[in-house]
Amino acid sequence: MRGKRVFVAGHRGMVGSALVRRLELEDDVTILAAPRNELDLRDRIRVRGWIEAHRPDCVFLAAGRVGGILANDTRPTEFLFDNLELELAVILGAFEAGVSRLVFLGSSCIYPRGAMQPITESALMTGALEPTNEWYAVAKIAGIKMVQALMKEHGARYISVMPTNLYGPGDNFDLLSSHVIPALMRKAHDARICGANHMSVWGSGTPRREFLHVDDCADAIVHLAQHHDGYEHVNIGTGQDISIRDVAELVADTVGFNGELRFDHTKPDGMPRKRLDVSQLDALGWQPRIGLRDGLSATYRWFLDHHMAMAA
Ligand code: GFB
Repeated sequence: MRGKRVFVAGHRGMVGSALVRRLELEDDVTILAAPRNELDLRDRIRVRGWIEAHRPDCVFLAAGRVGGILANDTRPTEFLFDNLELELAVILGAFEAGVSRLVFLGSSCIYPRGAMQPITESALMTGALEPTNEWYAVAKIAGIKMVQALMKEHGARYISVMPTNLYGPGDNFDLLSSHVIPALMRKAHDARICGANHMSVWGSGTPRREFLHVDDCADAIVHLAQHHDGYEHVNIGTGQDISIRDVAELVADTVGFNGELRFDHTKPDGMPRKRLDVSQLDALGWQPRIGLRDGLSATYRWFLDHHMAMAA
């Protein structure tokens, strides 16, 4: 990374801002970012022009239309079209502008709903997708294929990485569009403040998810950018999962809410299990550092700081 110019596409999002924090620790790296009002990352012509003008050596594609299970299930058009447009603009724009290195960020939802656990990279396209997020998954699979096409035909040193479910500072705490951890944290916080005796948890509580702190994820992405070249994508995760009921209890405990968890069976469960096989990442010399309990505490501190700032 030393002496390199690095463009973080999506630098204001949870993953992009974590990447910026992580890259700032590197010696002599120039971080490039395009303010949203200056550049619509879905605009192919302008994105290519921006990249040509700023001449990055490396692009991290962390931008995207993201959201939790309900947002994915109810806004398929945005999740499919926005992500496809953005991938096309940034990946092809980078290639046409002569960028030598690119890291594309996907998601563990690319894998089939019934994939064997833990899910190896080779499970891609071996079965039907989970219906609540198939639109987003198809867009992310297309991103992997764009990267592979450029590598196969033109020898581009572009790679794809597939993070598991992420959480941490900078997350979205809006109850309708967020992922499970920020949603539960906000609900537990509001319930405690209002003195409520219960809070709602969507679905049955039995699905299992693997959670990785976003700072660990950013560290893994930079590690792979430095130490990995390959046609196949690489999973990023902890290799450990937990039920939604257990994570809800952990979040409630973190927040100090002692009331009842009420399961709302009108909401979808989504994929029954989603635990990644991380042996490739492990073999490449990377392990996570932030345990779930510590990560939740740090995230709650961040939420309190920003919640208070917004309320003030
Ligand atoms: O985090 P989440 O929205 O995403 O939901 P997915 C995970 C599980 O938590 C589901 C349950 O079984 C939800 O029903 N859950 C319980 C809740 N309470 C809540 C709540 O208050 N809010 C939310 N959001 N969930 C997403 C995909 O799937 O994972 C995306 O839709 C993406 O495409 C992302 O891949 C990583 O893990 O089900």
